[in-house]
Amino acid sequence: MKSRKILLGVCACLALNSLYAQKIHLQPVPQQYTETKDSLRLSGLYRLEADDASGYHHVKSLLKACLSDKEGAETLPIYIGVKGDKSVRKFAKRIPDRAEAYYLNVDKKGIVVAGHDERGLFYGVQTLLQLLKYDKVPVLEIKDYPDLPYRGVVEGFYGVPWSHEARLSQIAFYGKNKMNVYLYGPKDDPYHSTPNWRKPYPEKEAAQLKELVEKAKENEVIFYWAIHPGQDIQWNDADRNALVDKFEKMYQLGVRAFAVFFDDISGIGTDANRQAELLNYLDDHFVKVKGDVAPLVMCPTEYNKSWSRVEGGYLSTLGKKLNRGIEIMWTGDRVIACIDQQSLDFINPLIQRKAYIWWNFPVSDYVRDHLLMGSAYGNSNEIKDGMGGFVSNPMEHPEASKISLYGVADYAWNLEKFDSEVSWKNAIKDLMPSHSNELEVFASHNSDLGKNGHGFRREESVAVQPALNALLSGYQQHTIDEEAYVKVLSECNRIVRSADILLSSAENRELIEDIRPWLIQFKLLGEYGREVLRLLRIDVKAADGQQLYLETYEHIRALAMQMSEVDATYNQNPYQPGVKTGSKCLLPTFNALFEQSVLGYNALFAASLKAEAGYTPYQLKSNVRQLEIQPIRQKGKGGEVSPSNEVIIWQAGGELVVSMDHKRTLKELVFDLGDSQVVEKCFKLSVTEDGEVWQDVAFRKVGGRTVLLAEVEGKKVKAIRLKNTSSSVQKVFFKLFRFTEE
Ligand code: LOG
Repeated sequence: MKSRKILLGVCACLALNSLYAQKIHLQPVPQQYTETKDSLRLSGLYRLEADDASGYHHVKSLLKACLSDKEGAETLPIYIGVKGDKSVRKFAKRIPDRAEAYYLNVDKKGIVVAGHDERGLFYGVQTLLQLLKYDKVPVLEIKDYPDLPYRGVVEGFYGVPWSHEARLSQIAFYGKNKMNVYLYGPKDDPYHSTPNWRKPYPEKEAAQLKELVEKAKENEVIFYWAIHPGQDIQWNDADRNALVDKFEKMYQLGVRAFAVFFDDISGIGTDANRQAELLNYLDDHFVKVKGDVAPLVMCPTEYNKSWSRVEGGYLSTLGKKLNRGIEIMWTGDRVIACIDQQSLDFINPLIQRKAYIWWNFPVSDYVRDHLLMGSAYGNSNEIKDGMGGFVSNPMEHPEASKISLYGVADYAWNLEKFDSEVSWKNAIKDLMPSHSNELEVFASHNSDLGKNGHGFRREESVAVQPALNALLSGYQQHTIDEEAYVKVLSECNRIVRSADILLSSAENRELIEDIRPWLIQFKLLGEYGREVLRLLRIDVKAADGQQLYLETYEHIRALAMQMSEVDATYNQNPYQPGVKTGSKCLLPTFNALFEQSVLGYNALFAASLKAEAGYTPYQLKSNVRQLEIQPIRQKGKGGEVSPSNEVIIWQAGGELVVSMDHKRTLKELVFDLGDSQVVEKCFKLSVTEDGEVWQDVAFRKVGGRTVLLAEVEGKKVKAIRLKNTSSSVQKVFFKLFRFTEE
C-alpha cells in the first residue's frame, strides 16, 4: 500500500520555547513509560504517514489541529496505524496484545503511534497530543493499555439532567481522558423512566440524542442508552414489545449499546426471575440479532450489599439466570461506597461475573446544597482484576463534576499508579490553566457532603484544619495561637481573593456558572472568618475597645445574615435547597470562635449579645436504618425531614420520631411515602404532648395521588411519630415529611 504524506506545520501552541526540558506529565498515567537522557526539541513541523486506505478520519482530524500550509521545511514524520497496517508494520510486535492498547515512540527519526485497534490508536494520538504541548521532550517509548475494559460515566442522578451542550463537552472530555463509556440514564428524563419509557422521544430530543451518538463515535466513547421501566412495568408481552420497540427507535437514532436499570423501584418490577427473563430476551432477540450492538448492561434492584439478602436469592438468581455476556452493576457495600477487595469478594461469586461498578461519586442528588469537588479517593488500587467496569455517577453540575471524573479516568486506566491527590491537582490545572490556584482553594473547601442519610463523608479543608483546631482550642483556653492565627487569616484572605478572581474570570465560564452561588457564598465566608478573627484581637478594655468590638460584632452579624440570604435565595430545589460552603471545618470553627468571644464579652459587661450560630429546634430519631441519619432542617416556620431517593426498607415496628425542643403548636403536616394505600393499611401517625402519652392522628389524601395531609391543626406537640404497625417489612419511598407551626 502506498504511503501518503501530509504536511503538518507549526502548532500555535508550540511557540513557547523554554530552555529546560520539563517533567512530562501524561494523563491517565501510562502503564509503561521509558525515557532516555536524550531529548528532542520539537520543531512543530510534522508530516503524517498513514496507510492510504486506512480511514481513521477522526484520529487524523485530531492531529489536524497542528496543520499549516508551510511547506518545504524539514519535517518529522508521524507514523500512525493499527496493527496490520503497513505504516506501522515494523512496530507491530511492540504493541501490547490487549484491547485498546497502543505503542508510542518518539526519537530523532520520527514519531510512531501504533494501536492494537482503532480505539488504541485514538488513545495513542491523545497521548501524543499531550506530548506535543511541550517544546522539548525526552526520547521516549510508551506501551500502554487500560486496566479495565469499561471506564466512564453514568448520567444516573436525580435532578436537572445535563444540557445537550454540556453532554457534548463531556463526551469530548471522556475521549481526551481515555474513558470509553457514557451511560445515558438521567432519572428525571421522563422518556428514560416511568411514565414515558414506552414512548418515543419528541423530535428535538431525538435529534439531540442522535448528535450525541455521533459525538461519542468520534471520541471512541460507547454511548449506552439506558431505560428505567421497573416502577410500572407489567410482565406481559405488550410491555416487552414496548421495550423492544423503544430500543428499535433508539437503534434508528444510531444507538448501539443499551442498558436496563431496575434501581429505586418497588412492587412487581423487582422480581429477579422476570428481570432476567426480560434481559435474556433482549440479548437473544435484539442484541444478538442486530450483531453490531455492545453487551447489555443492567442495574439490579438490590444494587448494594446493605439491601441484599432482604428477601434472599435475588442476586444469585440474576447470577444464575442472566446470559453470561450481560453486565451487572453494583454500587458496593452501601448506596454510596468505595470499592475494595472485600466488597468484590461478596458480590462477584453471587452474580457469577465481575461486578460493573456504579460509583456514586461525585453525585450530589441527596445533598444538593453542597458541591463535591474533592479528589476521587477511596477505591482500592489493587482490584483491577475484579471489576468488569467502573463508571462514576456525577453531580448535576457537569463542569464542576469534571474534577472527579478526571480522577476516575486516571484510576480506571491504571489503578496501581493512581494517586488521587496528584490527579486532583492536575484536573484543576486542566480545567482552569490560568486560575488553577484559585480553583484549588475553592475546591479544597468544597468537598464534604455535610450530614446526610447515607453517612458518606469526604475530607475537606485538610491543609488548614490543624491551624483551625489549634486556634479554637487555644481560644477556648483564653490564648491565641499566633502561628495558627496567621495561617487562618491568610487562608481567609486567599478565600476572598480566589472567589473574586473566579467570579470575574473569563476562563471556563461554564464552570463558573455551575458554581456561581457557591462562589458568592465562599467570598462571604472568607469575609466572615476575617472579621471573626479581628474580633478575637480586640482589647475591649482599651479606650475605644468596646466601641470597636460592637462595630465588628455588627459587621459579623451582617455577613452571617447575607450568608443565610444566599442560602435562602439560590439553588432553591425542593430537596436540599441552599448553598453550603466550607461547612465541614471553616464555618463551624468560625462560628465557635464567634460564640466563645461573644459569651466572654457578655459575661464581662453583663451584656446580652446574641452568640448562637445555627440553632436547630427539631431532632430526628429512627430505628429504620435508612432514616436514622436523615437530616432534618428548619424550613420557614416549621421543619422538614430531607427526602430520600431510594426505596426504604421499613421493618415491622420501625418508627421515625421527630421531637421538638419544647411544646409547639402545629398547623399542618404533610407526608408522602409513595403509596398511600400502603400507608393507610400499615402505618400510624401519632403525636405526644408530654413525651409519654401518644395520640393517633388521622390523615387523608390531598392534591397529588400520594401526598397525605394529617389532622394536626392546633395540636400542641412535643414529638411526632410515624410507625409501621403492620407485622411485616414495608418497602416505601420517603418523598416528603414536612410540618408547619402556627
Ligand atoms: C440511584 C441513583 C442516585 C444515587 C445517589 C443507584 C444505582 N441508583 O439511591 O440514581 O443518583 O443513588 O442518590 C440511587 O445508585 N439511589
